[in-house]
Amino acid sequence: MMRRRLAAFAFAAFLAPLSAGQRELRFFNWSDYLPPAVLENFTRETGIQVHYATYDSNEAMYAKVKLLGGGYDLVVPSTYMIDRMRKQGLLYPLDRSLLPHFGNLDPRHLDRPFDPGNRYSVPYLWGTTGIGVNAERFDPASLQAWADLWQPRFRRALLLPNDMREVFHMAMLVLGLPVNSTDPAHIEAAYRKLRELMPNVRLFSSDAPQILFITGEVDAGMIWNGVAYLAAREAPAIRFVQAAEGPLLWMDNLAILKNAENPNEAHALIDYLLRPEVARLISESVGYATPNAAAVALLPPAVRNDPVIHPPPGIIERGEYQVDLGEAIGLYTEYWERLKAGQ
Ligand code: N2P
Repeated sequence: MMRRRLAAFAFAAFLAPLSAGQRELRFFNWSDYLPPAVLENFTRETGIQVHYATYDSNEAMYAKVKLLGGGYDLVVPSTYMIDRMRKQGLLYPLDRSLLPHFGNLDPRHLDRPFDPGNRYSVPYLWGTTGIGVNAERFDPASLQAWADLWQPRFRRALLLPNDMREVFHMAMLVLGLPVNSTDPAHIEAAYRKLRELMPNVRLFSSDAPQILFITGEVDAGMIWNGVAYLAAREAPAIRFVQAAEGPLLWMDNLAILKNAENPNEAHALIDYLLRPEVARLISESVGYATPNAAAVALLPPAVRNDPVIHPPPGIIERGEYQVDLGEAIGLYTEYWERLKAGQ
């Protein structure tokens, strides 16, 4: 009798994972931000299936998360968006005991004001936004400052990211204003300045913009350093210039959504991404810097010393992160819509 009950129990235990269904998670990440092999290896090792989707701006991600409610488990917002989402109660407090590889992170990237104590977020990749230029069309030596983009020789030649915060950040740098200003007079001044730039703007795009540079659709513009890295691999004439007024500095961070259906699986993936060899592979493949000190140590010297990925000393200190702007975001959005509508 005893034996039969045990056998029945063992059978039930064996069936349980099957009847409970496949372990899975839904990961919503920036486009061109992860080599596919990483998720394949994760699934092979853990049996956790990853449903992967991508976005090209914080605002697109945020809108979808708000709209869908429970659609995703794991997202990768930038600094200011982590701040906003945690204040709005949209993020899940992390369980550090499920993240044994957290200690690989460089403390310089931790405990920042957008998420004190990293209660909700784990740095994923960081980088700079600089000037991209096709050296076959324009001499990079003649394009060293953001302010140069206003010159008439760039008429209809420029690419700007489809990213309100990035574009206004750049305009504030040109005007010498605080890059995170919430002063309506500053925001209006930035809008007026950007309106003068519009004749030079060929298009706004943040989805695989390297292709636009490689095909010659655009000759110059604002560019994320990893995009410049990917573009230069195909077309060495594409150069990355750190603008004289200073770089835009950013960091994107893994965060689990408050109403995630698979928080344990999401923690498992975060921890997997924190493994030194995994973080090294990601950084090398996408051309952005990893905040993972153990991974940086594994990078081949050619990548570790590439100034596009790892800015020379002095550059980072001059850059600032975007912070949450609170109510002022409404005014930015209004001017952004007008700008894109040509008003
Ligand atoms: C690359 C995404 C870069 C993110 N497609 C910039 N915050």
